[in-house]
Amino acid sequence: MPQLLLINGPNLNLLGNREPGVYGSRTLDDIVDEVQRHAASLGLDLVHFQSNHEGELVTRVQQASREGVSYIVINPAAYTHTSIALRDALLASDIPFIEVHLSNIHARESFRRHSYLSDIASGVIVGFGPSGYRLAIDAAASALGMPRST
Ligand code: CA2
Repeated sequence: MPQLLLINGPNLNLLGNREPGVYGSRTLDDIVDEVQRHAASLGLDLVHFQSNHEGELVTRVQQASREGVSYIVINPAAYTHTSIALRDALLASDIPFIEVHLSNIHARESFRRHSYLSDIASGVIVGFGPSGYRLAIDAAASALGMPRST
């Protein structure tokens, strides 16, 4: 079974507990549980990793290369706008990835409009809340040539 790695960056562990007006009321565990089941229905094994630390995210991407991960779906959270280290790790990994943001980063503060990752991503999904992860899994499944579920 092809393996997908879902990565969530800093503070996303707080989902459902703070700022529901911006990020919704579902917890990260609840969202991950749903997308894991969705991935399985498409014949994909989805492993999740969340960290509040830039170096841990870099190390996890490096590990994904060694594990033969087929696709990465990543919400880098605030590191989107700051992290050349994460960009370099994703470039070095050679694993295709999709960047996801729960909120529409283009409709918020100007500093959120720039991403260090978007130009090297296969695609970017913003503004659809937790459904964005599901859309990203669908896109990854299609890119990997997985048959559609009924
Ligand atoms: O919209 C997104 O998904 C973001 O990646 C979320 C990041 C933000 O820095 C990006 O600009 C856009 C922030 C994640 C913080 O998550 C929280 C969740 C609940 C309560 C507080 C923060």
